Amino acid sequence: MRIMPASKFSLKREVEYGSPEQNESVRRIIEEVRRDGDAALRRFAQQFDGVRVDELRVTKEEIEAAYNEVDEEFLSAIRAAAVNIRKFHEKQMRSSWMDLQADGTILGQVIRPLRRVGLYVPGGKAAYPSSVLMNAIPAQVAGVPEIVMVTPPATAGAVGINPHILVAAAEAGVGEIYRVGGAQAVAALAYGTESIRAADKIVGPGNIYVALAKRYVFGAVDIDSIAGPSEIVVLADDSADPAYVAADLLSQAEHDEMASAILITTSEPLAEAVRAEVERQLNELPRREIAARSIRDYGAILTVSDLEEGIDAVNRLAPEHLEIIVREPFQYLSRIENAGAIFLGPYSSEPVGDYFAGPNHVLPTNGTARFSSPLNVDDFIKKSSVIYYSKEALLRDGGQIISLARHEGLDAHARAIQIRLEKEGNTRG
Ligand code: HSO
Ligand code: ZN
Repeated sequence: MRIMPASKFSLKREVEYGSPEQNESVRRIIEEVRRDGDAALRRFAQQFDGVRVDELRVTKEEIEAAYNEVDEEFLSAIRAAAVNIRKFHEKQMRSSWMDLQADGTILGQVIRPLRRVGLYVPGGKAAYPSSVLMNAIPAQVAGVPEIVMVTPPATAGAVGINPHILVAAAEAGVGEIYRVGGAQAVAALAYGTESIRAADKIVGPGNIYVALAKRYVFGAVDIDSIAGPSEIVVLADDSADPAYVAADLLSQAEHDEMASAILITTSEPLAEAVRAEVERQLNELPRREIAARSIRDYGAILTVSDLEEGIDAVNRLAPEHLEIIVREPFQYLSRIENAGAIFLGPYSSEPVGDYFAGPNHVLPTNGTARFSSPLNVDDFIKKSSVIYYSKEALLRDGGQIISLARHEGLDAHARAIQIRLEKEGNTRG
């Protein structure tokens, strides 16, 4: 792992817009699904997943059978995690409000959940049961009545859906599951087919085709943000245990070759010790090839002269995950401006948050913590404004409304107000 002064480092990251060919094939897939519905979904299952799909919807029996395939330990852990995630997200709930003013005017805001949300779950190695919980539970807490999941019918030749995914979905309150993946699944959720009704929003990670498809259908439906590669920054002083720091960096690095793991430290000895630990621990990892590439291409140890400089570097990087392993971590919290999730102290290792503590692990990647937030209950609600004007208030404000309307050349607007002012026997203003 390279060691360098923080001032010399910049992380090169770009938003992935796909090649023209990829965009074209996504467009074609989506248009075919719009035209041919289920028939197109079956055709693409054959073509891309190499399987014949008769029944698109996963049956109750299959879900029950999945419970027999997972062990007790997994089931109780996923249930405990779900409880924590639910509790945390319940705190995010907002209430509708109405404000009654002295003149009888009532202004307010009502909160309504989205009606139907589609959750994309990738197949293969990136199929994480924890991500099913993280995406579905906030929707459920928001009150979304219909949460549907789509996931590929097969991956790498193996037919069927990972039973751990099915169990996580059932535990998270997902009521409908379909075996369909890729851009075609996104199209089905956006426009509907004979068997899959259209949703109002599509969330969940996927490969480049899924990401491009989400971008393509955005507007017809809402989407979550497009997830980029994962990032962790550890900000540490000489009190940090190098073995812990190295282990945490590697926990992010093993996600993908493009994940980025960065240590920022005030301590030269820690920098050296972490570098050695990363090398040592890497060799023990089953996913060492992925992690090693991530560390080589996107990893770094950055030295700073004090924690102030370290915090400036953190804010510039705007990491998805930030761990602060220093003597008095809470002292620095208020200075952190850009970070998706902030883990404080030596016992808040990132996997605590990835799996269990309760906050969401779907976080802003790629520097987007500058302007966006972890996935949360607000992502699954919408607001409607409420306006009740009393007669008194209209008589008072009518003239000003008319004036604004006339300045925009919108006479019908002005008249809609005027007609009331006249009828109420008052033409003031
Ligand atoms: N660290 C990932 C989430 C995850 N970790 C899922 C394990 N499973 C988000 O950056
Ligand atoms: Zn993780």
